[in-house]
Amino acid sequence: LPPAAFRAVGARRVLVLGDGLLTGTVRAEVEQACARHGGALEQDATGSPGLVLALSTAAPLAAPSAAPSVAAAAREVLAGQGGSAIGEEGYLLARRDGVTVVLADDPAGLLYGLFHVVRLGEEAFTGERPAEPHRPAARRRMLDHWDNIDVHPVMGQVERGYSGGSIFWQDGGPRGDLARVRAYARLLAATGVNAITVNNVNVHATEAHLLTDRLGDVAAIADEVRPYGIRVHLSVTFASPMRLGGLPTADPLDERVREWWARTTEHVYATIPDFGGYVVKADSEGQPGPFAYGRSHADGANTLADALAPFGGVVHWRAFVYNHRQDWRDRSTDRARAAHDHFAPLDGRFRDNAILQVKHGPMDFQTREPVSPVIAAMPSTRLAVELQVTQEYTGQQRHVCYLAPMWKEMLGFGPWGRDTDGSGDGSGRTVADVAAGESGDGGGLVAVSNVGDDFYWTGHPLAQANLYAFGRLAWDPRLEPAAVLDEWIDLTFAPAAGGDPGPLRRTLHAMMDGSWRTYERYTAPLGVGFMVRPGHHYGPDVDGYEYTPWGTYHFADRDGVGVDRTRASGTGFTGQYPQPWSDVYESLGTCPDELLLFFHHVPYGHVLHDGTTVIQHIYDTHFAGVEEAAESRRLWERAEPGDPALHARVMELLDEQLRCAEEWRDQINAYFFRKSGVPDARGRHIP
Ligand code: GCW
Repeated sequence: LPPAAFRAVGARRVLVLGDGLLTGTVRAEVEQACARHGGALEQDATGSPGLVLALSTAAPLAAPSAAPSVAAAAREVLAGQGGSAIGEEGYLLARRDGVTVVLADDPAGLLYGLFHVVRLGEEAFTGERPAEPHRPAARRRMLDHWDNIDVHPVMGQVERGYSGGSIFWQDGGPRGDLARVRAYARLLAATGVNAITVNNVNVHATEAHLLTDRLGDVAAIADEVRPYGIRVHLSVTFASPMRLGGLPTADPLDERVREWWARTTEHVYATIPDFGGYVVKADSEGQPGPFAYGRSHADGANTLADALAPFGGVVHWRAFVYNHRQDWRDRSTDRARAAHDHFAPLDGRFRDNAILQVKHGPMDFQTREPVSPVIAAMPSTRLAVELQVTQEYTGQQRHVCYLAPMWKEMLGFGPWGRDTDGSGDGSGRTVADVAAGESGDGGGLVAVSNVGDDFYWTGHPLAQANLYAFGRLAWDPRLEPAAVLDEWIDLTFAPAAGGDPGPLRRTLHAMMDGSWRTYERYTAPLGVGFMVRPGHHYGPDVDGYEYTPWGTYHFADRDGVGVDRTRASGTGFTGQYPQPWSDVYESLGTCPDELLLFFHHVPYGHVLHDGTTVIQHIYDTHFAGVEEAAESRRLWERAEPGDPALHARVMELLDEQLRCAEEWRDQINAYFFRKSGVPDARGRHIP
């Protein structure tokens, strides 16, 4: 948040009422803003402030006679609530008689309310405003960092990180100066995020020790982020009792193992009383897990959950479990099925504080995937939906790819019933509803962070918008991507640019609103996914994964392309969906075009709903996608973001995006032309 974003608040007289650590943060924020912009933090409730930020329990509100003039508006707002609670982390925003009022039941709500006023800017101080309640959709809104302490020989320091090194770890230990961590916490609080995991879910040798002898490093991070309402979580290895505790087994039902987790966790809480909990990737891509002992993932998760329960902690147990050593010759194994096959039968067997963390799609953060059927299949389990802010498969922060439209589509997907027998009960729950739970007590949204020690935080300066949008959508999934982008643009550029922010805003919308679809057009077609270079996953390689053990295939031959996941003739994956989706995806007539090749193997001449053949669609979209990338580049050339260095950085990246998009277009088009022998109907050049 550039300091100028605080102008409207900082230019006013502001009264903050209440106690507590986060109320102190609110005071400090206001003081800092006022020092810069000429306002003042009121010392008591006797003045006439333009902004009041008050805890509903603060004394001047409770005893009207104490300060009738100052807190009158606040009291009225509260009274208007009819006595009902504002709720955890929530706030009421109102404006009457020239006073803007934020009321909250807890200090966290006050902080979120302050950031809301900052977002509104001058608009918060004009006219009258009836009291609007704001509450987070889900209690936990979390970012996972895939950061290692050591630099991993293949993955680097941050696995799938495109923004430099870790903001937490450096030279084999914690960073000496954690100022940036504090700034990160502030930035996250401004978006609504309230939890972070500080190390990779692939837990390597050094990082395993964060749970025990290196716990002090985690505590130091917790101290930095606490004033912004953020709790720290830790990725732990399932094999900890063996690796750290010297036990001969990690069997979750072994008494010694359970005892070890209980004792270790007790020590964690003695050191970090507000510790959030554990994150576990087990039996996945080489990480140890309960399968080695013939135990289920519920057994595994529950052992950790039991250790955490006395302290109010949670375990996020990831559902990303699949066979990554499969035989490509074996057509019956389907990676898309794996999470549902493993976890759906365990519904109802997880403890209350065990949260099953499910990737939003059945595969792996591809540009286009259907929603994971697991999300509909476990009504008696707390589910968190996991998405990827870091752009592993969406341009690796070298391409502009604003992901909020994808997330919004995914979160709004449904409604689907709560039962798993395929009939649906009409309860009308969307993905966002499942994540939120009945009353905010669901698993919430979790995302893999895209932040590193890069000057712009996110490598590509425009990738900041994805971080911002994640936090905002996790708070309120009903927000519109374009409106969220406006907020980000206003907070990031408008104050610094001064003058008329209109032209820059229009340019950024033109570049970003449709950028996910642009990226989709020039990469793997019609939902088939991958076609990326193995290992680092950047750039095209159509057959790169075709004959590998990873289970990520497209099955293109001279006649057609796509994965048959139908019940009739394929892997049966469509059967994991409740109705109507099970039939919608099964049938060629109703399967949406954008997912056609995810669900079906079709001939190149298959006609899409828009009347184009599959092969012509491939050519058309790849030519169009490159055109759109070129247009973005032209627009940015003329843009004036008020910062030449930033302009230059984005320009360089757009050059690379265009180069890479052309590479994608040419490889994909050439590949399918050679396979099919069908020429482009419009006679364009295909190499
Ligand atoms: O997308 C894949 C990545 C791995 C990652 C894994 C996961 C942390 O390629 O790098 O490992 O997903 O989500 O666990």
